[in-house]
Amino acid sequence: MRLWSLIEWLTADWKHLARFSVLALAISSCLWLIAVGGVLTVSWLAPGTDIKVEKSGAIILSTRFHKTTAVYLLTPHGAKAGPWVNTGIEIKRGQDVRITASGRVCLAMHHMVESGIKDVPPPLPWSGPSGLDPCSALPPTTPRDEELVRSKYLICNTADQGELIGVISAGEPPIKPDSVDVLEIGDYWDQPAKKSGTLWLTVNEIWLNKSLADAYAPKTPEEFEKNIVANSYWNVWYDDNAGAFLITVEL
Ligand SMILES: [Ca+2]
Repeated sequence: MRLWSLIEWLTADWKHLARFSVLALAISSCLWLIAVGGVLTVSWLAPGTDIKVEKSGAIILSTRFHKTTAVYLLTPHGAKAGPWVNTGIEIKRGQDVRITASGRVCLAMHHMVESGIKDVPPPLPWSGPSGLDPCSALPPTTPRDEELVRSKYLICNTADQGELIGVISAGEPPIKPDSVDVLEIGDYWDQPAKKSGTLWLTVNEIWLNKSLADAYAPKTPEEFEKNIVANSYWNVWYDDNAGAFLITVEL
C-alpha cells in the first residue's frame, strides 16, 4: 500500500516527480562514488609486490609500503677482469642497508681434493661469510701457513681471508679500494649507506699483478713470470675457489 501511495503522490503533481527523480539520482550517484572510492582505496592499500630480475641475476622484490629485498648468489671466483662482482643492486646514500649472508666457500679446491683423496683434514677448511679464523693456520707447517704469509696482499687487509666484503660504487671499484670504502660484511652488516651506487661484492682473496711476485709464494720468481705474467693469470688465487654465498640485501 505504501508503494501505491507513493505512486499516487508522484503522479498528483509533476513537481513531486521531479523532486523524487533528483533525490534518486543524488542517492545513486553517492553510492556509485562510494563503491568506486572503496575499490580504489583497497587497490592502493594492497601490498602489490613487484619482482624484478637484474642482468646480474639478482632477484629484487619490492612492495609499495615495505622495504626492497634483493637476493643474490655470489660465487667466489671474482669477475672477468677483477675481483669485484657487480650485483646490479642499487643503493642510495643514507638508506639503511642490512646484508645477510650464508653459505660456504672453499678457498683452495686443489688442497681440498688432495685431502679428500688422503682422508686427512684440509689445510684450508670450508669458510663461511665471516672468513677463515687465522688460528686455523696451526700447525704452522701446513700449506695454510703460506696463506698467512700472503695475507698482507689480500684485497682488504683488515678482513679475514674468504670474508665477504663489498663496495658501493657507481662504476667498477679499483682492485684494492681505499680501506674506508670497503664494507667488511661477513655474515651480517647493518648500517646506513655512506654513498650512492651499485653494490659490488667479492670474497677477500689476492688478485695478482706484475709487482706481486711475493704474493705467489712459495713459488719462485721464474715460475711467477712463466705461469702468471706470461698468461696475465692475475686471478689464479680466485680460480681455485668453489662454493657460493647467498646474499640478502634489505633496503
Ligand atoms: Ca684461492
